[in-house]
Amino acid sequence: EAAAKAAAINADNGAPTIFDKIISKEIPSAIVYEDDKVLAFKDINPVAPVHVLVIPKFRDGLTQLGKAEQRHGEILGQLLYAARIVAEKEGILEGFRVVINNGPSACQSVYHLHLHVLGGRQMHWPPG
Ligand code: DGP
Repeated sequence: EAAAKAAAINADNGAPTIFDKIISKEIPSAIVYEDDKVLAFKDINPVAPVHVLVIPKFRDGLTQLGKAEQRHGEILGQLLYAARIVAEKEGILEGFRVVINNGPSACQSVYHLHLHVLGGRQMHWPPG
């Protein structure tokens, strides 16, 4: 319930998020991979031995996957490929999971699209 409440407070209003400050390096993060379009950094609240967030450096309206339009196809592909680079760098290429939480009922808390790359332990299915 607390997560849903937080998500509701941070409703998708297009405002800047904490990830903008991570991109500008105003807030430090443990960067795993970076190029001109994409940034990958360790999640501050890991739920697995490897937990990395992959985000676009230019949000371009992509507060969440549900807002994606055809013009976002290229960056969406780049994010997914960056997730694979992260998995290799972190040594979990053999088994890893990529998650996108979209909206309050999926517990999205930051409205800047991000992929969670998870691994380093046995993952379970179905997810919670
Ligand atoms: P989600 O619930 O899918 O919106 O995931 C947001 C994630 O962002 C959550 O797992 C915690 C992470 N996070 C929030 N603030 C920060 C921060 O300042 N630094 C880092 N490294 N991660 C953060």
